[in-house]
Amino acid sequence: MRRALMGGLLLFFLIGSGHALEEPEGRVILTVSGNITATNAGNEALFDRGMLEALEQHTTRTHTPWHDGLATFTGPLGRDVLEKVGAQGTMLRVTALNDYAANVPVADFMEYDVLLAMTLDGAPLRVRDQGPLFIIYPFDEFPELLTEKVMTRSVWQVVHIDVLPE
Ligand SMILES: Nc1nc2c(c(=O)[nH]1)N[C@H]1C(S)=C(S)[C@@H](COP(=O)(O)O)O[C@H]1N2
Ligand SMILES: [Mo]
Repeated sequence: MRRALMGGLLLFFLIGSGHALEEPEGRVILTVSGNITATNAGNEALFDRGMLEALEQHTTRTHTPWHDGLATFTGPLGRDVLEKVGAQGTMLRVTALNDYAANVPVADFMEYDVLLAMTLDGAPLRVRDQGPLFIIYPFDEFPELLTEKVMTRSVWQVVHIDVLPE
């Protein structure tokens, strides 16, 4: 009886409250808001560096319009961050430290391995290197991405991703 009650409670927490997101311990570098199911501060999902590093890290080697020569980036995939927060939607509003903002289709993150890059050539991206987070498309692998449209979506100094309502 007691066990059944406990099981029921556990089920309630697993299903009823969506999946929980751990709380950040360090400085928050990314806030995700909008149409998401996993939150840790009101309706928002806050990430410190460690939480983003805990996601599977991917590597993209590519030239970009903003770097000299071949650059190596690492960080989580955009789609893994969206999955982590249970994002439901087709469009993201991505805002940078300098209040630059761009609409980024969720489809880009599904069709391509787009990084929320955290390191460049092995070193953390600092704000002065256009970090701490830089949306990096795999330009070399998919040259069709090298358009003005995609360049406007290549937001650097990303601090906020809002998952827009449908
Ligand atoms: N944080 C931030 N990211 C940004 C921008 C910006 O002003 N701030 N400009 C965008 C635009 S409009 C383009 S075309 C590309 C290239 O900008 P650049 O020509 O200034 O290098 O970066 C994009 N990412
Ligand atoms: Mo632009």
